[in-house]
Amino acid sequence: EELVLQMHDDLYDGLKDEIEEGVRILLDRGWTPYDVLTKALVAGMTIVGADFRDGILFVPEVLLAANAMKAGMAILKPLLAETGAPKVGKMVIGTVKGDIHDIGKNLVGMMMEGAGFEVVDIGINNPVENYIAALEREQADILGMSALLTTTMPYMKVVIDTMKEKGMREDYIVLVGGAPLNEEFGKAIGADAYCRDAAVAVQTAKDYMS
Ligand code: B1M
Repeated sequence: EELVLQMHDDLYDGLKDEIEEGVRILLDRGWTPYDVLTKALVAGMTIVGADFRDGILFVPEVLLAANAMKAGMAILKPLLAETGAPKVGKMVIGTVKGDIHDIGKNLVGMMMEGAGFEVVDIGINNPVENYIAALEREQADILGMSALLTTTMPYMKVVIDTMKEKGMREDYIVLVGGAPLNEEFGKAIGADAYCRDAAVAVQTAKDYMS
């Protein structure tokens, strides 16, 4: 679809208003919120990511793209959460210390809410104390951690090891995700599961809660 390609360009150029308009048009055309999210926004961000990696785009441009993406996600959020599913569990989610990437985390939170989970988002750059305090305060079932940098992903192990030291590791399901992670890493640090994307996170959480 032509508009979707246009939206990839608009995201690349950080054009927030155009992205909001594109999202609305696709919804009007009968697209599901999930398809708009994945095919227009996430796919567009993949292109941005590749050119960022290759030194064609720089931080300021990527920030604009991220802001445009968030504006689009804000329109989709209530629609994704509209399922009215009964509450199936509670998740605390946050990006680890040293890491400020939050789009993937926000997406996982949105999809989890849409599937009937209660989600407590503790934001970015979280030291281990934040995770522990939130888990205890919220009486959560699930801990979700996100990391987008190879330099910050090892911090997930710090959190899990601290949970073990405090004798609370077995009280929670620990799910981890983020672009640089993989299955093997998830196992190595003692998480219950690595989640490749938001849909997998929802399915995995449901499986553990049932
Ligand atoms: Co950053 N950045 N960035 N960045 N950035 C990456 C991650 C990078 C891969 C780009 C690249 O070089 N190709 C690279 C990391 C390289 C590495 O570590 N090997 C990188 C770098 C280097 C940096 C800086 C160091 C750049 C600099 O300053 N020189 C800097 C670091 C800042 C910091 O954190 N301390 C930096 C900064 C930024 C911006 C601020 C400009 C911006 C972030 C804005 C924001 O988040 N508010 C940004 C962005 C946007 C990206 C890319 C382009 C896109 C990330 C994204 O939002 N993707 C990214 C390139 C890439 O990933 N290919 C990149 C879309 C999102 C939907 O996908 O986050 O993967 P993702 O989430 C997915 C899954 O991973 C999974 O589900 C999500 C939905 O399907 N998932 C989970 C994620 N978290 C989960 C948690 C779960 C479950 C599943 O818990 C249960």
